[in-house]
This record gives sequence, C-alpha cells and structure tokens, in this order.
Amino acid sequence: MTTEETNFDREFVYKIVILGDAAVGKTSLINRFVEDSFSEDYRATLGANIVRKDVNLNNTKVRLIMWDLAGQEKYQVVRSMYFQGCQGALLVYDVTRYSTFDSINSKWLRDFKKYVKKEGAYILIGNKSDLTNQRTVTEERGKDVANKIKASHFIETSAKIGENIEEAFALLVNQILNNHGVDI
Ligand code: G3D
Ligand code: MG
Repeated sequence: MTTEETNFDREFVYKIVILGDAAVGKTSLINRFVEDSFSEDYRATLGANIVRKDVNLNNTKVRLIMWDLAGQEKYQVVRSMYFQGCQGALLVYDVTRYSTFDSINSKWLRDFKKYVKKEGAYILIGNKSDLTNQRTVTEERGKDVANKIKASHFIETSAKIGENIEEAFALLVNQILNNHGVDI
C-alpha cells in the first residue's frame, strides 16, 4: 500500500468506522495511519471526527473516509448517521483492559450489524501491544473471539510505537474490496 501519485485504472471510495470503548486508541490509530505521528495527549474526540486517506493497491486507488467515534453520549444521538453508507469497521479493544474486549461483542459488533446490513467487513484489533507488562487479553483469546464473531482478520497493533498500523488498515481494505467483488 503506497500513497504516491500515479495513474489509476480504478478508483473506489469507502467509508469505514472505527469502533471501540473510550481510550482504546481509536484516534491514535487513525492519526498514526494518516500522519504517521503519535501524541500522548489527544483530548477526547468531540463529535464524529472524519479523516480521509487515499491508498494505492496495484493500479487501484481507494479513498478511505474514516469516521472516528465521538464521546459515547454523542454517539447515541448520531448513531444512524455514523453508520450510514459504511462498508467496513475496525473493532478496537485495549489489550490491557479486559472490559474493552468484552464490549466488542456485546456492544460494538451488535451496533455495526444492526446498522450495516449487507456486506459489512470488519476486523478485530487488539491495540496497545507495546504494554506487555499490563496485558490482560492474550493474543490467543483475541484470535478465538475474532473467529467466534467471524471477523475477517485479527491483528494486534501499537499506535504508540507504530506497529502493524498499515497492515491493519490494509486487511480491512482488502476485505472490503473482496466483499465488493473487486480483484486486486
Ligand atoms: P480513543 O480515541 O479510542 O478514545 P485515544 O483513544 O486514541 O484517545 O487514546 C487513549 C489513550 O491511549 C491516550 O493516552 C493514548 O496516548 C493512549 N494510546 C493509544 N494507543 C496506544 C498504544 O498503542 N500504546 C500505548 N501505550 N498507549 C496508547 P492519554 O494518556 O493521552 O489519555
Ligand atoms: Mg478518540
């Protein structure tokens, strides 16, 4: 996946949402992906934060419109708008907080399925893999749940040290293209 300018045979625009409990690292993941930067003091996102990034796969350009979740209360208000026209989701938990892992199935995936009926692609992400000493969710448990919820992929990331960020987004993009019958 690159971001260089070139001539494309095909272009697609996809909307994706980043779902997960507060402070799992959603905004940090997007910021790392988009700017390859990381800040220790992002303030709680207000409203829906919408970020764009173009990615190139062979001769195909994919424009990603990424919707970053707001504070939980606001989300209640804008939920249908948040999911409208969305093709994929990154389901994110924090490997150091088991409750955020439980929320994936009990809350975030349920919402996604409720609002995104057809061909919605989703992958499971365990973020903060750099915090090895504080880990409470093993990689194995992550994989198990990913299988159970039929996520197309599972990956552990660290927005802090920049581990597996491109890979995570590429997995989702590939799955979306796949669901739409696009060969890359
Ligand atoms: P959110 O958008 O899901 O609410 P944020 O989460 O991106 O705002 O991140 C919440 C906190 O977790 C931030 O810390 C951020 O720096 C930290 N964080 C995000 N990703 C990682 C990671 O991969 N590793 C580590 N160690 N920390 C991470 P603060 O202290 O600013 O609240
Ligand atoms: Mg945020």
